[in-house]
Amino acid sequence: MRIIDSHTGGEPTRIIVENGPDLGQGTMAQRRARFVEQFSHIRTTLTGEPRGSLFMVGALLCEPHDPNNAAGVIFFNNAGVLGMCGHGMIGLIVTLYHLGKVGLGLHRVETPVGVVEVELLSPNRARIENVPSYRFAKDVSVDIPNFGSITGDIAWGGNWFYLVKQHHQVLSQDNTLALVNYCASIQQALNDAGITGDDGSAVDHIELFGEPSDSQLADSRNFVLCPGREYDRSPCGTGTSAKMACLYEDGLLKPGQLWRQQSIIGSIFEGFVKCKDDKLIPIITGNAYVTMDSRVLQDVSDPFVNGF
Ligand code: PYC
Repeated sequence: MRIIDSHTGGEPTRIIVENGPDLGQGTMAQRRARFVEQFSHIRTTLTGEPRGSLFMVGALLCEPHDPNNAAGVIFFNNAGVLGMCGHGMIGLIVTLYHLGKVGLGLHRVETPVGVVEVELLSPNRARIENVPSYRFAKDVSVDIPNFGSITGDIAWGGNWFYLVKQHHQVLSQDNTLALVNYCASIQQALNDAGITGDDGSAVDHIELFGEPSDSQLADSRNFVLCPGREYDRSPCGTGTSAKMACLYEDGLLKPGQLWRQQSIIGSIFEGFVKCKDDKLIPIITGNAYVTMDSRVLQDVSDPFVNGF
């Protein structure tokens, strides 16, 4: 397999661009199901040690179901597959440009949760029009062992998020271990309490908010824990979408109004929302850079050939 690595606001994306598993025909949702059933070892090979680590987000580049679209993609990480991935989509389009497969301008990319419109603004900057996003539930309280009761909103931005404003945690890069443990306790408590999204799926992304490092640069800073104890180094495209959906529903963000979301390492996504056919569409802009172009070698005598 040939893989290309990039990072978007510090968060890596490792894309299989050649010789990946053949998932046959069908929608990205159907092909993702086949990937889960038959090719988990590919996922662990790329995102597990020794080639990857907790922080690695993988992606499989696919031929689109609809030939009018530029590509299809399935995102995954150390814990399983993802629905959409905002930082990954920006990394994907920058990678396709690097490969000479797309030019600057508008493209449509299929994901398991819908088609995403991506505009490549320059070789390293892209704007994505995400899937419709919405808040499912406001002020949902849950008891966290050792921390007490906390309250957050449940929103969809291409993945399910629990968004917490009042958490008494320090959002800084040197506190990430404590933040991971805190958010993992929330993930577990939501799961134990049977709190899910409106489709019954786990609310598996936890997002904390605080003040940005500089209010001239950003409106808010976040910390996002993804499934598998991986925290997003970028401001999280789907998490920023979920956040903007909540702000919109609270009357705090108007269509077209700029929202600048800063990540735990200081990188920034710019976003706004628009209304289309009674749906709220988040638009996110960020930068990505290609960092590596390599081939995966697998020695059958290696006891950890498929990662761990
Ligand atoms: O940017 O949407 C995102 C994302 C999801 C998981 C990691 N990054």
